[in-house]
Amino acid sequence: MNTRKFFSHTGKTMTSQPLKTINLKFEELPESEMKSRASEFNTLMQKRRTVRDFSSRAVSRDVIDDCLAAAGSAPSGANRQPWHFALVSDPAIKREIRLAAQVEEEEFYTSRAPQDWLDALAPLGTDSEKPFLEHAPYLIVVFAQKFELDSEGNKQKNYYVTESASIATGLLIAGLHNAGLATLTHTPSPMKFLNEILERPSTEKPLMVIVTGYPEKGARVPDIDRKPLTDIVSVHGD
Ligand code: IYR
Repeated sequence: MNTRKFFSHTGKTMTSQPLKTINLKFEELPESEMKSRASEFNTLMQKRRTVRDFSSRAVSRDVIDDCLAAAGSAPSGANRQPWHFALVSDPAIKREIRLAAQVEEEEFYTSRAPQDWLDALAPLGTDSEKPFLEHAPYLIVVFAQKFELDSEGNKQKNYYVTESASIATGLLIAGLHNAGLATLTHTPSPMKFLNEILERPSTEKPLMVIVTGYPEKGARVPDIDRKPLTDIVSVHGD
């Protein structure tokens, strides 16, 4: 490929490659439709609740695959797409994950967590028992790839890895909810055991576990509110 070297203002050598472009496919919507879509999406997302009681009822794998593909459409630092989703449905592996997570959680709830953290968690009613890791049909373990190997096997650093993998995870949660599934973001800490159980390389850092499936019949959720728009937005203009 035809490359050209030049010097940036910092004196560093930059390599420029011919920029390959394609036409943007952009579908402009009438304003009335923009408004109704935005409002309907908000209404849909306001119905999302973090669920901790999962049914073991099977979920179509096609639904999960489409949601994973949508998650993989996320923007990422230098388009490195530094994420890996380990999709777990094997009961033996789910059990292994549950048991390992509970060891860490037991430690967290009985000694590691400071009192203010335990107080903050009280309204959620969480504890070290994690039956959902076994009951839910699917666990999606999100790994953030700090490095990847290029075509010659050289270790290549990725950029904005946590931000990128977190955006992808947000899309995944929105997609699963949109498809009619319940989700739970679970963050056992430390999470290194997930690399071992799922045989992922040490260049990948487990970010969180997305538990998904149908809620258990009669599932209840904490009576908690979301901040109003005025509390989460400041307007600079208009
Ligand atoms: N990882 C623990 C504790 C926990 C921490 C936060 I911050 C939460 O929002 C919920 C739980 C657990 O999963 O129980």
